[in-house]
Amino acid sequence: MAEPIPRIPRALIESQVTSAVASTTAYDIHTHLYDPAFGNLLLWGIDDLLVYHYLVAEVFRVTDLPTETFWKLSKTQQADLIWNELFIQNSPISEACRGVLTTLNLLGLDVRRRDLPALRAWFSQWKLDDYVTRCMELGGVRKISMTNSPFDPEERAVWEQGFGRDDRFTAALRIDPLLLEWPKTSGQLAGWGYSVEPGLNDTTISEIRRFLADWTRKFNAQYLMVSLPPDFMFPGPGPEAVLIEKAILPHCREHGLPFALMIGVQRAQNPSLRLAGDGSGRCDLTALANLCAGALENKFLATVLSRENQHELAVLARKFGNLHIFGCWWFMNIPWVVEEMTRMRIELLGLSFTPQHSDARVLDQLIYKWSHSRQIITKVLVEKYDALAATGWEPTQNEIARDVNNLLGGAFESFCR
Ligand code: HDL
Ligand code: ZN
Repeated sequence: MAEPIPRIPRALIESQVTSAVASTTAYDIHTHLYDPAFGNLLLWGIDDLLVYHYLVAEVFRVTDLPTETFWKLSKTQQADLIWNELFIQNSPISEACRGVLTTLNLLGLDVRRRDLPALRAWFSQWKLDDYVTRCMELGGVRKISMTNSPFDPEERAVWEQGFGRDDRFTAALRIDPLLLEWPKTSGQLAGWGYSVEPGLNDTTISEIRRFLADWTRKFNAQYLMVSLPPDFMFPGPGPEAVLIEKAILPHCREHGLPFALMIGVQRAQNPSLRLAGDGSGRCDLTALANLCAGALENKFLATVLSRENQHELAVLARKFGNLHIFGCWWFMNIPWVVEEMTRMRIELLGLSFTPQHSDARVLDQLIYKWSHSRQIITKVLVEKYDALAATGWEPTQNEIARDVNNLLGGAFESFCR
């Protein structure tokens, strides 16, 4: 009987992985945060944390207040209501509630006092530029991708005025109105000087590409992005399929940019909740398979909103090297699902995916979203490297650090090159 091959101890694996994940800063590849130059568009502080649309959805499960009354309240009054209902009258045990408390705790605030006015006073002392640095430090984030839209009048005005960029914030060109609201959007483009008509004739297609090129350059966009409903089809009967084939994909090839698809969002399922009213639905990933197969020279980023689609998406990524899957998006960003998705993706894809993005809408959320994600990514990686060690393989500290850096944005950056 051969002597058992010695293996490195689990405790060593645990300490190496834990320190690598804790010390490797992440590229947060999809957020709704803004370069501080955008002023009030960059949300931050306790009241913005409390009125986050995830908590708005949860508070309407426990209050009888009519939604139209809620929307007439000031942000402070909305935050007071949410604090009382979800934190005081009920224990803040949901992921979104716990997230607020993780953020406050890691900022060094004593939540035992439950003193909302005192919390407000503490936040009021911060200068935004300093606070951006503090939140990125505590979140372990080195770079933040914004979600940038020429169709947002407030944001557009800042781009047209021009500003000195903070190079920690990169841009992504978001094109939902172009793809999902054509031909209504044709009027907007015509108003901006593009010779487009509602019909997708050659001139219109070429003018849409000029529009995409203008804003890709202005943003220095790192990728194009769209969110799509569960019934998205490609090829398909709608204008979005023609626009993708004739304008988006050629544009992305010409500019060497990935096209990011976020599929499965059922917009305005409950319109009275506004941003909190969007829901989720299972999608047919044949559309994504057709895109990847039909445009092998294009690069695709993808994430989906239904748990039922996650395994199929990971298998699809095994079929197409031009597909890079990312994140536990929105309703997927809860510990139970994040752990299941991360484990499944590592088992199917190794290290060639990006396990998480924050989708942060409020600057301070970087702190909790990455703290919660790092805990889970560490747990799964310890298990996986331990299983490796059981074969006698000895991953070095440098190799583990290399792998973690790839998972936290390095693989995404290589994919985009
Ligand atoms: O479409 C998207 O980018 C989504 O992430 C929505 O913005 C959604 O409201 C959200 O913030 N999810 O986390
Ligand atoms: Zn988002």
